Amino acid sequence: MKIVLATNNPHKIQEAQEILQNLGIEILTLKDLGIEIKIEEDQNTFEGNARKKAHTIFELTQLPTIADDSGLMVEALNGEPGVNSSCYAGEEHNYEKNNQKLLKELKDKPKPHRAKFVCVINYKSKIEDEIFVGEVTGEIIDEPRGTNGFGYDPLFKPDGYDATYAELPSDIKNRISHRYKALLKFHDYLSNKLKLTCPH
Ligand code: ITT
Repeated sequence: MKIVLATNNPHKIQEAQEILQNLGIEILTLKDLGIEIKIEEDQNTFEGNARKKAHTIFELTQLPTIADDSGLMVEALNGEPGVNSSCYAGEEHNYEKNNQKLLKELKDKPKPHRAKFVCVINYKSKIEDEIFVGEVTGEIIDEPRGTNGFGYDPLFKPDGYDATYAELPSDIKNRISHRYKALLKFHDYLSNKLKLTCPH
């Protein structure tokens, strides 16, 4: 089965490809379809932004589409950076500047710095419009560790591991991550539907 992934983030594409390949679902990227688009993420929830991205691309392609809106929520910062995770450092944001800003905001806050990664997937097809959520809890550490992954990975140590997401090999991150959990729910949903429509 082929599903469009409505994202411009190459790291998300790579992770989703790895996760969904193992689950028997093939991804079509916007690049594969010759689509160049920047969708404004102006909603104040992950769900709202995921829906906006998936619906926009579904309207364009009429193909079953998923979109991922995700981010980091830090307890001591009242859930920030949250939906603003990608542009936390402002106009000139990039992954490094976002990480620096996060460390600065947490500098005087009591430890441990509890946090969670959230991934919300919207699946939109002609007749379906479903939401799947994956979360992973952990801690923000004091300085970046590791070079794998992207975004806040070097600062996030998932519960149960001594390594950050960025220190874990990608095949391990992709078996425990917030994105994996949301995509697994999506996969299970599709599998159940296929069983219902094709009992043999
Ligand atoms: P698209 O909207 O095109 O999908 P994006 O990067 O703008 O790409 P989001 O708006 O969902 O995606 O923002 C997600 C941000 O949250 C991302 O830029 C990272 O800063 C952070 N993030 C999400 N998942 C992450 C992960 O697995 N590891 C590290 N950081 C992550």
